[in-house]
Amino acid sequence: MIRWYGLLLISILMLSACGAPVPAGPRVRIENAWVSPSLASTPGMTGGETTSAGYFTIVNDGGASDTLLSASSEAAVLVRMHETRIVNNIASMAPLSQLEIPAQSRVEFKPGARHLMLMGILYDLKPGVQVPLTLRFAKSGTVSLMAPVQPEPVQ
Ligand SMILES: [Cu+2]
Repeated sequence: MIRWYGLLLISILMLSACGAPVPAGPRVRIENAWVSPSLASTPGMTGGETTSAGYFTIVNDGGASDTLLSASSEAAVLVRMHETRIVNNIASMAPLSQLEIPAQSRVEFKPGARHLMLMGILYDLKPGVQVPLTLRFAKSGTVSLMAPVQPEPVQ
């Protein structure tokens, strides 16, 4: 009898540890966020505004998709989602109006691919500086995080 109870208890503990049910809705979190270095743009300067890029992985381990609608940062005047495409050996950036994050998926923003474009940098982004980022999702609402400035990896 005691042994049976023990087994039951272990089963319950294992269920709660490993078999946590997948929520019906989306459940998003951000991993490995970082921002490329940049100097602050000169106020009033036109045409050559300083930019930086934000990279991270969006993890959705929920049971439904979500949609990334927009992003913002206190370190930049404007933040847009971009996708770098290479056509005939020429890289160009296309704006992404929104991005679906499927259920049970990982969506990466990385150099040479999807990225956040930070435009009109408001203070010097040197390695080690923490950059506040806010991502707005259709269902999960606002997700705020701090992303450290890191040098771009040599490609
Ligand atoms: Cu871009």
